[in-house]
Amino acid sequence: MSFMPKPRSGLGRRHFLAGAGAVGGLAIGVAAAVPGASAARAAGPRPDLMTAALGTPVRDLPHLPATRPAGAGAARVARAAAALRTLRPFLDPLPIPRVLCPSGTLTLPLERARVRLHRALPATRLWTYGGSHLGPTIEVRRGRRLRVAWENHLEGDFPVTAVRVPFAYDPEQPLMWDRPGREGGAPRKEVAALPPWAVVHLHGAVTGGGNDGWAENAVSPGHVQPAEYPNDQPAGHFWYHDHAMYITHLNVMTGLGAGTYLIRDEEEDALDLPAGEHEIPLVFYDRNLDPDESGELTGDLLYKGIVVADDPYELVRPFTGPFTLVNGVIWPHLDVEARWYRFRVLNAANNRPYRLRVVDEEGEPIPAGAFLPPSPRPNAPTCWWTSAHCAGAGRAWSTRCPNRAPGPT
Ligand SMILES: [Cu+2]
Repeated sequence: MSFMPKPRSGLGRRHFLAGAGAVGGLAIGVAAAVPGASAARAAGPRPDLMTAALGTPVRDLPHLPATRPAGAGAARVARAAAALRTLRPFLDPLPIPRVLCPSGTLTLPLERARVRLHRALPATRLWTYGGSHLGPTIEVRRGRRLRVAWENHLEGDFPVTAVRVPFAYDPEQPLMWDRPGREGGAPRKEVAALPPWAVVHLHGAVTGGGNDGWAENAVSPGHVQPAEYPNDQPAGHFWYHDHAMYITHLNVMTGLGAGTYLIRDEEEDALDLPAGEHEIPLVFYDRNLDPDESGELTGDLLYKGIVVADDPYELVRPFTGPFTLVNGVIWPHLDVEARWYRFRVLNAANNRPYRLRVVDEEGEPIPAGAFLPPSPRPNAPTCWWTSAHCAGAGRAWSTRCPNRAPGPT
């Protein structure tokens, strides 16, 4: 069975489906959840849902308690599964973060914001870099030093509810981590009481130790983290994210998960790749959402930790969630021209790997070789993919013409 929803009638050749599937057998184009009508029609045992996000069939995991929830628990699980299907994919446009090209210095505030993750959701409380779910893109030239003042203006309650619940298995429903809801777990008081402290790390950058955003360098509200980046390394795709000791996995959920940082140089310039509005970051991560008592999604973020063992010590499965976001929006779409684009892809999920594939408007894979290089320039890239695996913190770039006609148009 495929969970790939057929494109709506409004989606045609000029719409490129910017989505992804989790590794592990689910069709591409949408997250490892069950959005869309095709999933809603499914009934009976769901062997296609039996694959864990890490790619391990559940039946191969040890000591699985195959317990069906009873009574109120069963109703709660059914409501969660129904809530999962209420968000239609590909309705919202892909947000493109603003681009900052600072000369020497830059100030970026860490601040609260309320942002819609999907048009059918209420606004979500977030902590952000500069007010948007995905931080602004920072562009610099190789060898030009940049000093960034990361100012902590955060305040208020931790914007993510965290619960920890034991694993239970219902073959009729999506796996626990692939459905919204707390599963009856009480909010973790120690997470709710976290003060808004953070520290920013620039992933992949060659920096001095004092500027690297080490995990112990906590920056509390009202304070500034000064960082100096030499940018003395080849052109590349980097990203900044929270790095706070012990709580990075929680802080990134608040909205401090990612922003793009690009170093450019003359070697890259010579490639003459698509640029400006035709060079687009695609930053993936998965999240979970909290429903209310009636099963309606509230827009609030949920960190559901699944306890898979408690003896001799508690073992909590790394987070994965049912909703895949691209650039901070759940299952967006991107309207494109029939021309070449450069996509800068980053998997910024805590744990979930993705398998990315290019599909046509019928959801069918586009065969290898369908894309021709944008020009016969000697330096033109010789590698562009129609499918790729992207694990945690993995980055990739691709030039792509979303038109099956041979040759550039
Ligand atoms: Cu990193």
